[in-house]
Amino acid sequence: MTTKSSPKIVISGSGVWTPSNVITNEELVESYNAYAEKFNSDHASDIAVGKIEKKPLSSVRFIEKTSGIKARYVYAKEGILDIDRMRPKFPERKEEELSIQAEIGIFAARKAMAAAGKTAADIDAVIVAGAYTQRAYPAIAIEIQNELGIDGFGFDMLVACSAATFGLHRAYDSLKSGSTKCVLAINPELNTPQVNFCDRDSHFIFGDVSTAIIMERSETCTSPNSYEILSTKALTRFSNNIRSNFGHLSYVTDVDPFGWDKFFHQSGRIVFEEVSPIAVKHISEHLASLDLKPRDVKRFWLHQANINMNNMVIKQLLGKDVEEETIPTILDRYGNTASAGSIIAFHLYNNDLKKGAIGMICSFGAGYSVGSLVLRKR
Ligand code: CO8
Repeated sequence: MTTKSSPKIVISGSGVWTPSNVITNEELVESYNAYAEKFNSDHASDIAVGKIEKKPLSSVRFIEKTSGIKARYVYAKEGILDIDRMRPKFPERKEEELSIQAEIGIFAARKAMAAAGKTAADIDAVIVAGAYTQRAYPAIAIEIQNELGIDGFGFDMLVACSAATFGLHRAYDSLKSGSTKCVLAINPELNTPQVNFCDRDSHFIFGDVSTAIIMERSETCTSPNSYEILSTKALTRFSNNIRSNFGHLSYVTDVDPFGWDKFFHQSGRIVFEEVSPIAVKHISEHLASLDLKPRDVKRFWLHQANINMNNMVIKQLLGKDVEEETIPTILDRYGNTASAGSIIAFHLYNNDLKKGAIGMICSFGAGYSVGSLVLRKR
């Protein structure tokens, strides 16, 4: 009796679409501070009697030192820097037009398809995974599927910081089981609409981007640059320390649908302290399950939320003296791009790895959630 061996699953292409607008820390802090000073002056009497709190000022030095972020790409710049608006301004599109998130998803998808040498006819599933989708239905994935002319199915999924890795897990499982033959996984991360630009503690964190990955069985792969997926691992632990209460119930609970708690908010220091050890443990255990040690990994494409957090995680895994190329950083110029950060790092920094080299993609953050994939260059 012959048994069928388990199919090998590969990542055969990736793509990143980067918005053309950049906001530096200097620009962001200058406009936030102008807004805060105007707010404090407009509300001087209420502040004096303790009715409302004075808005504290932000600082470029603080942002760079505590987060590692120097600038971020944004879909729309002007409204963010307008102290009478303090949020981006996006054009409203008609129902007959392509939605913004589908459009930026397609920009990245086409690049990933070209890298993998795939056309729409080769793909049979589209997964859109991100921190937010701009509407509940029809799914952005189905809109993209229709626009690209892909048969099969598509669906959207939300897992905040770990949406991209969890989306790749779903792609991997469906390819392994044989329910799909080639999956397009997309992360159209439009984060700036959910940032409270009036809040000093979080106004600097996020940027916009779109990323995409093509995953398929090894026998169909023709890409000159591909990675076998050796294993995937996911973990979640409920926490309120990173939260957004934005949602469809606001209409019926008679609360302000744009109140402070409807935006991204977090206890950043607690998140830092709680998530770092969870990530270290997760990565160690995932590698150990494959009889690998952290030192066997040539490159870690880590979640991009905070440079000090990544340095701490890598120090605990590898000790001191880790070469910069082992843990590439994109956070300095992209900011935190929610789930897309580790995928941007992978896309920009994987070509030079030699055949047989081990790499690891790992996201960690809201949920809490941690998602990882161990890869081997083919
Ligand atoms: N300028 C000057 N001072 C500031 C500023 C500022 N901009 N912001 C805060 N401060 C002050 C604080 O108020 C505080 O003052 P005080 O001591 O008087 O109270 C002081 O600086 C120190 O503040 P913190 O302790 O908060 O500073 P930290 O060193 O902890 O740094 C960080 C803050 C950078 C936020 C840090 O805690 C961090 O990055 N933690 C990790 C958080 C993390 O990884 N979160 C996950 C992010 S979620 C995600 O990735 C996806 C979510 C879904 C997408 C959402 C899209 C919108």
